[in-house]
Amino acid sequence: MDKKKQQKEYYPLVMTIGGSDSSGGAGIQADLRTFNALGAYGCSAVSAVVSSSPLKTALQISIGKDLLVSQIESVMQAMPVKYVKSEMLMDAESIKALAEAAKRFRWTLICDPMLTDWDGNSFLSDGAVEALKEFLFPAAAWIMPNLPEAEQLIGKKIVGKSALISAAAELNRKYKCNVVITGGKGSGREALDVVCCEKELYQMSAPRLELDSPEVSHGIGGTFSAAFTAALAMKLAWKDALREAKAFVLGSLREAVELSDQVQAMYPPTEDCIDFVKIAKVLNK
Ligand code: PXL
Repeated sequence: MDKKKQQKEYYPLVMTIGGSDSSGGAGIQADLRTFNALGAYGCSAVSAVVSSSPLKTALQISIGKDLLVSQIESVMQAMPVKYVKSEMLMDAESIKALAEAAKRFRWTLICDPMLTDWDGNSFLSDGAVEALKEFLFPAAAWIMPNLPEAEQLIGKKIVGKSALISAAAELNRKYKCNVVITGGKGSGREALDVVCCEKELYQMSAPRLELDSPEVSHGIGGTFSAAFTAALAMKLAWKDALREAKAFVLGSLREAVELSDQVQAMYPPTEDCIDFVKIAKVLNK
């Protein structure tokens, strides 16, 4: 008999740390739906409660650091999660506590740095952006800002592909973590993302879909980072996990569901779109 202790394989487990979005289109509701669709078991620590419809945000309140940490510790006592996604964090205290947890529990943390709500308004209290930059990004394996977030983080407009590439490299240098700037909110025939992983630059693209209304893409960035986190937990290498996540988003937009006369929402797809997603090294900036 092999005397070596066998490492037991458990079911893929992922945690989302973010806000509850009452509309169901974003936040932990969308993350858990995504984990489930991709075959990972999702648990959560709620950082904020947002009352919103897909059309408008009404009220948002931070859960506060203590209850956030208590949720994380309760989960970690029984199920040592390794792959964690974070999104809406409203105050510096919660952000610092999360950065400490990421280090203490040695997470692979995927940080979606949400800086404004769906209506484009800031919900961050004083010092929160600084705390993201100083504590959370350096504790993360990946940060995944969208274009407006990347612009806010580097403090200038990003126009054109070469500026996007330089911005990804700059964020990687500054925060010592891998970076994806998601271009879903930009324009052009391709939805282009720029990746900086271990100082190497890549571009990832898929055809941009014509959307019936902008609300269909509510939760798009969060769904992407959640799908990526689940794919990593399922042992995909990072490049395959990125393609899987982008294909999941593309499929979710293609198979959006109608929920009322006013609302269509992206929804986990039945068809695999992986062949539409290309990733390649950036050869010359
Ligand atoms: O899509 C970003 C997002 C994330 N988390 C919560 C949200 C939203 C946007 O509405 O409400 C809780």
